[in-house]
Amino acid sequence: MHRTHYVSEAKKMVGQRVALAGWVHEVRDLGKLKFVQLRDWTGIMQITAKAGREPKEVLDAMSQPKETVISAEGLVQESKIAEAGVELIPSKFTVLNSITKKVPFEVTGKVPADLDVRLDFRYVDLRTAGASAVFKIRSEIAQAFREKCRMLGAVELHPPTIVEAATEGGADLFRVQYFEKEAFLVQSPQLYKQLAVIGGMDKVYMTVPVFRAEKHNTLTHLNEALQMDLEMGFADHRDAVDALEAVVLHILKRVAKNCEEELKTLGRELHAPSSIPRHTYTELVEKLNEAGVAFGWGEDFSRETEEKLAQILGYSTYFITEWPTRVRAFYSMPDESNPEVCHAYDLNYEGLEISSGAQRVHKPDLLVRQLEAKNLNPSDFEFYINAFRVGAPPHAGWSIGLDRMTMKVCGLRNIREAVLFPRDRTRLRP
Ligand code: AMO
Repeated sequence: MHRTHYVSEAKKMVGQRVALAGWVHEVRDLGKLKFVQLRDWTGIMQITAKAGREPKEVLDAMSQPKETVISAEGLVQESKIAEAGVELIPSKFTVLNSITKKVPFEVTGKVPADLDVRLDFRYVDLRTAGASAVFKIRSEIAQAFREKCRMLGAVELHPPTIVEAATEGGADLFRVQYFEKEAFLVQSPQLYKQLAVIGGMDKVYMTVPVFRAEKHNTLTHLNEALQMDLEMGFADHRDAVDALEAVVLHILKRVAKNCEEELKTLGRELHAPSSIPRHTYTELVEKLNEAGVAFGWGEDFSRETEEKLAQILGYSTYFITEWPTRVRAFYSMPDESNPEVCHAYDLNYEGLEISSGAQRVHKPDLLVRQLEAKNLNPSDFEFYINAFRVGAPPHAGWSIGLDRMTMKVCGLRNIREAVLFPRDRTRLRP
């Protein structure tokens, strides 16, 4: 190993010897005094060497360009000038790898880089405090999702990503040549999580990539996204919304507790409410109309109407339940007494839809009618419909978009910042 400790640990070890490894963050050469800021992913440690005190070869080795990969051994001591209040007095300074190409932008963040350049050189961008904070928070969100699903008694499954049929409607599919047949990259694990519940796996969850060939270029859409899904047997829409609320609140609490430093780096204050208000779609349309906004029943909310709603309600995190059947996916269960409305729901978090779901249609005849109503061909879904003929319990579920949730939790403007190597219409490399 090149190190005995991370920088964050070494900072608490005044009077002890440590070996650190990382990158040259900053260098200052005052002739007889040399400073190198060594950065690892936990922080920055100043290495201070004085001519006459430290060996000459150590001082010589310390003259390196920024981003050189180094290790240093020495004594941690208190310092009045170092920002962290401690510094490392080096007895050994080793270059592990030199710089042989110009680093495309400043990792210190002193000169802001364009997002496109940052994404082209993501491996450099990840060394910035901001990007590294985003991915630590993203990891916490994904872990907290799994943790809460397990607490709810759910089992993690791994559905396929190459499929024969659309799940979210016929458009926006990526085609792949699958031997002699045409196949598609999956738009969501929808059908498969339902089949698992029909199979008697009463509560299941999964974290899966989904692929959508949407051509538009927005700040909140990608062509490859990561979904965190739950599906519950013998459950209705209310049960599923309760579970969604519990999972999202758990995630927010976990991030607030475990990512204090990262949130600070991003200048974010995270509010984890104790509950999330619920409004029916119809109620929100009425509120908009009362406020003089022309909005017809059956339309989907636009960014402008969502902003207006946030103004009217006084908050921008809420559930929208009981949607018009015609704007929701075919598997959403219509209300028995008013089939114009279905038991589907969305969660808007800080003004953005981060999750959606529904109680599912579990009656095969109704399923066929719903497919036809959406101009989908029931014969393409035969394997799915047949499953409903051999004992399908009522069930419900939802999906949280990990990328969107990370974006909002981190207070980012563009979803691409929340994704390691985002895939959009033009970005396929690296
Ligand atoms: P939906 O299509 O609404 O529902 O997707 C669920 C959540 O996934 C995220 N998401 C996306 N994020 C980034 N870019 C995209 N192109 C994108 N598409 C979706 C969003 C969204 O809220 N099968 C249903 C869910 C269910 O009913 O269980 C579904 O996929 O955060």
